[in-house]
Amino acid sequence: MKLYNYFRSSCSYRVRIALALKGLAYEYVVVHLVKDGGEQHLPAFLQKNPMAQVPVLEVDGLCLSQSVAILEYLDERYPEPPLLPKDLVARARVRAAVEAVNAGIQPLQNLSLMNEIKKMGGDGHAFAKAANERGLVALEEMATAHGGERLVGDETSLADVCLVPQMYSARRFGVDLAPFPRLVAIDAALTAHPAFAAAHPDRQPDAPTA
Ligand SMILES: N[C@@H](CCC(=O)N[C@@H](CS)C(=O)NCC(=O)O)C(=O)O
Repeated sequence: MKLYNYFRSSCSYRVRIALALKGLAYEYVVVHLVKDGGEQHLPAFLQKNPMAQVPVLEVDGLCLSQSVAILEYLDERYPEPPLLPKDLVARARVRAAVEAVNAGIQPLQNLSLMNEIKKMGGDGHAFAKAANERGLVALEEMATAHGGERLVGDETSLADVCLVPQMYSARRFGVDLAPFPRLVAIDAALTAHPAFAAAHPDRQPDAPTA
């Protein structure tokens, strides 16, 4: 298995967490998103993902893109431990939280979008910070309504796999996390978990050492 990824990419971080939770070994292939205009735009990588984005996972002779599709593939292919609840309603809630992050927050902080905003004279960083703040308000409400030890209920799920990298991004964008006590508590508990810790950006081979 090969994971094309970048240490700081939150979508890559999601997949690293799932691989670690399932105890799957993989080769770490760096796609530097900034160097020389970004290696995601190189023709060899575009063949793997025409969207010019990480992560890409090569597994079972397949080349999979889109982190949520990868997470669901891994969960079905390697069912232990399960990352989607058996209960229909809980599963829908997990998927709602996943999409809140995947469709409602992360795309609004993407490097390419921030660069476009900058070209138009705007402040991409401020835009991304505001998107994180809005999204975390919704996630905190979800945690209050249906959370427990984890974002949905008490079992670790794909909702948590998406939450932790988003909290990392929110910190990078300078979001004040004080209004989100439930999310902070869930994130702190998960960050101490060995699989989540192993997937942390600072622990990756392409993370700056100084
Ligand atoms: N929906 C995609 C989004 C992937 C994505 O946005 N990846 C970012 C890093 S987290 C990226 O490669 N950005 C490169 C760029 O914006 O040029 C997924 O979940 O995999």
